[in-house]
Amino acid sequence: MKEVLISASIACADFGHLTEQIRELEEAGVALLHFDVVDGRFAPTFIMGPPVLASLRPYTKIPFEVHLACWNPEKYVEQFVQAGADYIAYHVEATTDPGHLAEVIRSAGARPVVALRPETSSEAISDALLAQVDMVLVLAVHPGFAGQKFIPGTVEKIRRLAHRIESLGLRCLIEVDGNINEQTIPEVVEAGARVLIGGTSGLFRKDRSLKASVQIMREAACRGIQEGVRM
Ligand code: S6P
Ligand code: MG
Repeated sequence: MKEVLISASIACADFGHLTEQIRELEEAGVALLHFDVVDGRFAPTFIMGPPVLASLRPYTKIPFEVHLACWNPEKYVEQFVQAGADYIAYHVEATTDPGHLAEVIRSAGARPVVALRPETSSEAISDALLAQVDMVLVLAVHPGFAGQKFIPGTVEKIRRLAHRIESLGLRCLIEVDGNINEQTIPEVVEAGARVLIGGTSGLFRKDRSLKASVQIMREAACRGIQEGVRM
């Protein structure tokens, strides 16, 4: 797929003005809103939960993606679907039966996404699981915190996954999160990422509007696509 989608990491938004920020993101053409949910154990912090999604749901039609940075993510599927989640991302490291969880999420009415911590190899996701999910979420930083440095092995991980997905004839997309900005976007897109999750370094910046950031992220993605075509 040539098109690249921009997703907004709501954990990096201004919580005092969430509805205004979401309106601006909508006007800027953002395709997904990404909500980080942390249980204080999978990563040592807390960010937000179902009431936040439920109160924002009436304000926008942009699909919601929940990133469960939680152990035993199966416990939380139902409540996030009720709160308005369209996609539910769970970590392959955090559950004993990731294939079953993909089925549970689909039967609950959402789309499953499997996530990988930076230290986990792409081989932790089986071919069978790749066939079950809509997307793979590759973390380029450790879960839970904004403002970290991009972990370089991420690019090769994306490339390996993209080759596997293509050789299996599957359609699932690769999304990438963590220090995603105009410097890192060309190489992750060239490697095969098609959903870019913007946080503090690429999207929610003090020096430019959300609309300007989205435009800059898109231009960087075009450079990555052109690189990919040349190779
Ligand atoms: C990390 C989290 C992300 C961050 C975002 C931060 O656990 O899943 O969604 O909020 O990546 O962006 P940045 O540009 O500050 O790294
Ligand atoms: Mg996240």
